[in-house]
Amino acid sequence: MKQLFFLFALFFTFFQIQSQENLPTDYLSKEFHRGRREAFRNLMPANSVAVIFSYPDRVFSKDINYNYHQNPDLYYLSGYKEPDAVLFIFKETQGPEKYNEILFVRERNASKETWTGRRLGTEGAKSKLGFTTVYNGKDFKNFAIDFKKFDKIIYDKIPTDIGNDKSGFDLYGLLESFKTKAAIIQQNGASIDLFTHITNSLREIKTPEEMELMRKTVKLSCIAHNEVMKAVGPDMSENEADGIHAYIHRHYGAEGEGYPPIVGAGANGCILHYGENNATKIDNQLLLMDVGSEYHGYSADVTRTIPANGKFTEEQKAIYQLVYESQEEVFKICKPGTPIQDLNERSREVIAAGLIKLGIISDPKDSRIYYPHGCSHFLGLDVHDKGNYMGNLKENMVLTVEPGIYIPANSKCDKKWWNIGVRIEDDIAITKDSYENLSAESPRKWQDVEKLATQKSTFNEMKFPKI
Ligand SMILES: [Mn+2]
Repeated sequence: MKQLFFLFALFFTFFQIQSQENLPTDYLSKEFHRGRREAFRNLMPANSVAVIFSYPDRVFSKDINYNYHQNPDLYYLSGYKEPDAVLFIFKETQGPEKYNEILFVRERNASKETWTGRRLGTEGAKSKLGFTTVYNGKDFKNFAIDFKKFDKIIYDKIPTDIGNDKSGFDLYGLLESFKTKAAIIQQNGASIDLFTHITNSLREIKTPEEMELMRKTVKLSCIAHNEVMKAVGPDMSENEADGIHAYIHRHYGAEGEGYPPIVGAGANGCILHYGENNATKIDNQLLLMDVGSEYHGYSADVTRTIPANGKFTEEQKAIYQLVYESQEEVFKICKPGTPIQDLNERSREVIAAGLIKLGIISDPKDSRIYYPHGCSHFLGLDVHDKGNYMGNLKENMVLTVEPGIYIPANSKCDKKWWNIGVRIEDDIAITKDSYENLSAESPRKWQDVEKLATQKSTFNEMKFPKI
């Protein structure tokens, strides 16, 4: 009998280890999130409390929601990925229980979990996320917390367009309780500015753990871009090219994409945030693909522009080369100490001079017509990540370098340039005295793009039934 029990115990232990092993092991650790809360607390003024809410659930169709995406600030500070939650960080230790943070989470509920998925609950938040003071959301309304005693309540913009399930403890209920308790009649700009300042200064510098995830998300996005470069042809649809990216991201363990993919051929490539991706044939046009995976919360942001038939025309090549040169010039100043705004200015100078040389514009100011966006943004948990855009580059920042030129039909230039849209976007990490291009694995030189396009992809071999 004892032996049998032992065998059972062995079986269950084995089973448990097996199922644990099937989970990804490279998520941020609870020590990382705890460390970020500590860093946040260090930047808080004396006698203050910070309040960070989850993002709302959003309706996709009637009673179906979009896949939930957590507020990156809350994820950064807690690791909690479910809706209807709020985190409090106190500058000083509170109460006889001596806590300096409280997390309110969704209550476990067997029947709801059968329908909408597993919940961590209070126990899970303690064991998996390392919190010691955790309550269910329904306990917040009557939780004894006297906001009047704090000199500052630090919080982000409170969303107003959210659903109310009338339970009193969904996000709507939590926000109402907070507003009542903290006597917030009107959102306080100074409190929001302070919250933004603290989260900007933390999140603009990546820790080694974050840098590892950044490398991974960018690397697998490059693999996807390279595969599409090989697979694409004039008969492919934009959406199918988009689908190859998506498949490869998931193949390498990414949850999905960090933003809606932009896959636009010809005229569609001239629409900056084109998202329909619905042209059924790419044809012999340039295909602009701005696609990046989201891997364990961290977004890549890579753009490549390729000729669908494998060869750039002379005009396409001239525009492409100008965007490439602009990017190269910006790379030269990517090092600690350079004002971030200089990246925008440098890229614009090069593009303006080049467009004048090609006879497309005559006044440098008109470069804005064909290059209407900035060159760089921070990258991380948000694709347009938090950080101080008026500051200087610092070691361990991760940013994009993404000049582009877009010449829609009917532009006031020779029509040989019409419907050429080119963006080249790379993700760089600032090092001690220079930068590292994290997306160097995907070719940028036009010669290298054409060379890769001659190769065949596994996706070209796939056969499906005709319908
Ligand atoms: Mn970008």
